[in-house]
Amino acid sequence: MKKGALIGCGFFAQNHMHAWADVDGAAIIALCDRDDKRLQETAERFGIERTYSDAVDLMKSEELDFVDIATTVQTHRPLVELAARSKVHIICQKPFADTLEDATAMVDATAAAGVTLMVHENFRWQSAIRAAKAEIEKGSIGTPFWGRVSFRSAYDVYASQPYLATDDRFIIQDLGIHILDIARFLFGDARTISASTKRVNPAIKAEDVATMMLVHESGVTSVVDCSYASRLSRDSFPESLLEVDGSEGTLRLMPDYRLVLHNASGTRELHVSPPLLSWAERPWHNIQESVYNIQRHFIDCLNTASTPETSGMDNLKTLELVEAAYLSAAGNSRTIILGSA
Ligand code: NAD
Ligand code: 89V
Repeated sequence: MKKGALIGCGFFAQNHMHAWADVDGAAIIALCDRDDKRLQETAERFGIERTYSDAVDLMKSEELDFVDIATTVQTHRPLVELAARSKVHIICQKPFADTLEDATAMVDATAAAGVTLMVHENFRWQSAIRAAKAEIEKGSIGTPFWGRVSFRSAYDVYASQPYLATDDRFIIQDLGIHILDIARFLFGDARTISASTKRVNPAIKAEDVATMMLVHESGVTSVVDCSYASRLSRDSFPESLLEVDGSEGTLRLMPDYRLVLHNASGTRELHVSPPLLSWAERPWHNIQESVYNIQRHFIDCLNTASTPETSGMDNLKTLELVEAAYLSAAGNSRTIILGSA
C-alpha cells in the first residue's frame, strides 16, 4: 500500500480525495492546508485523522511514499522541492509552474532526489479522448494531416475558482494548457505555434478567448481553440471536442461524447460517454473520471518503477507551448519556433 498525503484541500482536491478512495493500492493518511476550515471539513468528509497546517511539519512527522500537491501554482515550487528533499514521490496539479525556470528547477530537484514527479494533467486521461486516440492509432482514418481540439463554453468557472477572474493570465494558462496537452497527445510535439487572444468578459482581468495554430513534428497542422465567452444554444462544458482529418477518413468527437468515424468502409458512430463514478456529478463527471484514471496511473508507475505519461519532464513541453502562445499573442500572433521561445 502506497501511503500519501494531500497538500491543499480546496475546491478541486475534493475530487482527488474521492478518487484516492477508489484507487487500489493507495491510501491518503494525512492532510495539509493552511486554511483550517478547509482542512477540518476535508478531514471530516473523508475520515482522515492526521492534519497539518504546515507542509514542513507534515513532512517531518509522517512516513510517506508520496504527496499529492493540489494547491494553486504559486506554491508548487516550494512544495515540490520540500517533498524532493524528503525523498517522497510527487503528483502535482497543473499549471505545474508560472515560469519554465521554476518548472525546470522542480524537474531537476526531483531527478537529483531520485523521486517520481508526475503533473496532474488529467484531460488526456478522459475516456473519450483515449477512445479517439485508440481509433487514430489503429489506422481508422489513415495518417492524420489536420486536427482541431476545441473547448468553447460560457460556463461560470469563476464561481468555484474565483482566482481565474483576477489572475494576470487566464484561459491559456488554466484551460488551454489542457487542450494543448491533448493536441500533443494526439499529434505529437509541435515545431511552431502562433496565437491570438481576447478578453470578452469585462468583469475579469485576463484573456477568456484564445485561438492557437500549431505545426507538429508529425506533419499535422492543428488548431487549438478555447473560449469561456461562447454563449451556445447547448453548452457542452466541460467537453473537449475533436476534429481530425486523415489520409483515409475523418474523426469527429462531438457533444454528448459521440465519436463519429468515416472512411471508405462507411460511417461508424460510437458512444464514448465516461462512466458516472459513484461520487461524480454531471457535468463534471468526465473530468472526475480522468482524475481517477490519472491517479491510478501514478500508483501503477510507482509500483512498476516506470515514468508517468505526464511526468514533470514531459510537462515542460506543454508549458513551453503555453509560454510561446502568450509570447505570440503579445507579438501580433507572430509564429514562435519551439525551443526558442
Ligand atoms: P483552491 O484555492 O480552492 O484550493 C487550494 C488550497 O490550497 C486552499 O485551500 C489553500 O489554503 C491551500 N494552500 C495553498 N498553499 C498552501 C500551502 N503552502 N500549504 C498548504 N495549503 C496550501 O484551488 P483549486 O481551485 O482547488 O485549484 C487547485 C489547483 O488545481 C490549481 O492549480 C488549479 O489550476 C487546479 N485545478 C485543476 C483541475 C483539473 O482538471 N486538473 C480543475 C480545477 C483546478
Ligand atoms: O482545469 C481547471 O483548472 C479548471 C477547469 C477544468 C474548469 O478548466 O479550470
